[in-house]
Amino acid sequence: LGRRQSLIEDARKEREAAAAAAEAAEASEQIVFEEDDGKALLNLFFTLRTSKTPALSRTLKVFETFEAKIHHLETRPCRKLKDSLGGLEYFVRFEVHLSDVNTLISSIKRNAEDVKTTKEVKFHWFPKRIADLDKCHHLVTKFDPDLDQDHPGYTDPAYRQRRKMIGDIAFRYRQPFVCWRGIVGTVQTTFPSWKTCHASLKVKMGREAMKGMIFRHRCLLRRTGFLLRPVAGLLSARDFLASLAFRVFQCTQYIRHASSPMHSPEPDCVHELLGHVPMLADRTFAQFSQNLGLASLGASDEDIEKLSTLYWFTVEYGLCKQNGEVRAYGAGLLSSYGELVHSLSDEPETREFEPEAAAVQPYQDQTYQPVYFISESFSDAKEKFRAYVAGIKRPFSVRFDPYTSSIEVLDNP
Ligand code: HBI
Ligand code: FE
Repeated sequence: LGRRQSLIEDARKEREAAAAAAEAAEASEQIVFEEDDGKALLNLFFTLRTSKTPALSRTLKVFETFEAKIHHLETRPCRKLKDSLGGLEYFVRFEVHLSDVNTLISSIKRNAEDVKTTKEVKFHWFPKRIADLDKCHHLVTKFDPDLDQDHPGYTDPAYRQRRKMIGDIAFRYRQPFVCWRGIVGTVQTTFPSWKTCHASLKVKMGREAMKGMIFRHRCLLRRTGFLLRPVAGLLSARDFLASLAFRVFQCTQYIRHASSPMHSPEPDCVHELLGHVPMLADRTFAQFSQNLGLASLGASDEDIEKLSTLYWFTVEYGLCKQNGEVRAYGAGLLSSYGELVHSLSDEPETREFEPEAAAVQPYQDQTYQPVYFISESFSDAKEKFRAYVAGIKRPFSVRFDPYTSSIEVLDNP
């Protein structure tokens, strides 16, 4: 009798533990952020009362149909069916493509009863605190003078070495610094008369360039709270956009190779200081940039691609009208004399700026753009882009806490 009682006791404990676990799992929808997106991880509970038909195998067939990956499958005593002796509940933890979740669940409901789910949606990891920006990859994705044979500095060992040194410092520093030796070289090539300049004046010129970066960094901080953070080169769009969410602008500290002073395929400090910094000093543009960054956090690869293409055709290469005349406002144009002239000539095609169309327009990052988008005004471009960004759907929302420079993630109901 004693043995039987202890078995009953064990069974009761097990049932209670299962009930508590299920309750905890059901308490909330949990969002899990991981590297690969577009997949949902679900906990599914169901019961089968019709034991005559092959209900279990039919139910499990649904998972196969949707190519769901089953992580865990368990039969356990059911707390809801405790009156009917031996009532069982099935618990399946599985991973399936987000777009199949609803159809899969309705198929299960046709075969099983008491179907309940709790869902964990997997999303790309993203920084939640400003210090998390250190955990972003910071990989230079393109136009590295050491790796890219078409880079204007590829055949110049001194340039490559300087870039490597600047890149290393950028990895370690959080404050802008600017390498002024390279600047003197580029200025001399662009304006040969500078070669005749006294050496001490050249040093002064370089120092002024460095002070310029620090000065602008401070001005920017005072005006809009944007920080310039040193970076070694062109980052992935996901990393670059994520930093904007914290009002951090990833800012290159080197200058383009002297052989191509009118155009640079990659960002350099001329591009940052003439192109981006003035825009980031504008309060509405700064707010817009941060919103763009916030919208990119945990977004799908497709949305990141569209955001970055829109960024390209506006922030980098945007044209707008002013008093009836076409003007350039994009940072890529303001910092490339060659492309500035090209963009305002009759050569390229120009279209009216529509975010939906611009977001999928193929673009050119090796040479001048064949297509530009013109908005009615600079504020019209900001407003249209803002409306597009606000329409991006995610199953969670983010809020920036300016006191702690951190992101709160809120599940959407
Ligand atoms: N990385 N350092 C840096 N600077 C940029 O302006 C930049 C970038 N990575 C991607 C990028 N811009 C754009 O292509 C947009 O995708 C955001
Ligand atoms: Fe840029």
